[in-house]
Amino acid sequence: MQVEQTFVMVKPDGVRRGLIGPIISRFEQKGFELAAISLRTIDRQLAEQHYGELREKPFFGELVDYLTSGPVCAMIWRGRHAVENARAIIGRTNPVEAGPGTIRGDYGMDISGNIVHGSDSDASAAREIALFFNREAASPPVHLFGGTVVG
Ligand code: DAT
Ligand code: MG
Repeated sequence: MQVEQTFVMVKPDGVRRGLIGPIISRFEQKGFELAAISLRTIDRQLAEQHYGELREKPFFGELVDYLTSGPVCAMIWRGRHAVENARAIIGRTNPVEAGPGTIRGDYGMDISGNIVHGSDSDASAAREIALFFNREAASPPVHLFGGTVVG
């Protein structure tokens, strides 16, 4: 069976507020396995590609400003129904509507700073993993921990 995986990114406000740890804990506690992790500041081109489908939205410029305002923590998480389970623990797009117990519900106040991204489909996950990680990391089973590649 193909390994199910999704792309998750702690956005710059989440990193600034020290929420990488709590967010990783939630994914681990849910039952996910961390497959790859990368902390980096992304350029506008990558941010624009990542959110390419929103290019025509009035908030697109602000969204790109926000995503490039500091380091992000990009991750690949593996597990059953990875996309759906990640979206469930992340919560609804607008933190105002996200339920308590979800990441956005517990840590966010406004849609302009909703802490974390999770892929919305298997196709999006594959596209986003390819954008943020190299070819080796994108094709399971490869584990990147402490610079050691096992796979
Ligand atoms: P999600 O991140 O839940 O997949 P999305 O893909 O529709 O939501 O939008 C991507 C990001 O764009 C979202 O996390 C926050 C921002 N965004 C969406 N709708 C917005 C709006 N109406 N005003 C401002 N930012 C918005
Ligand atoms: Mg989305």
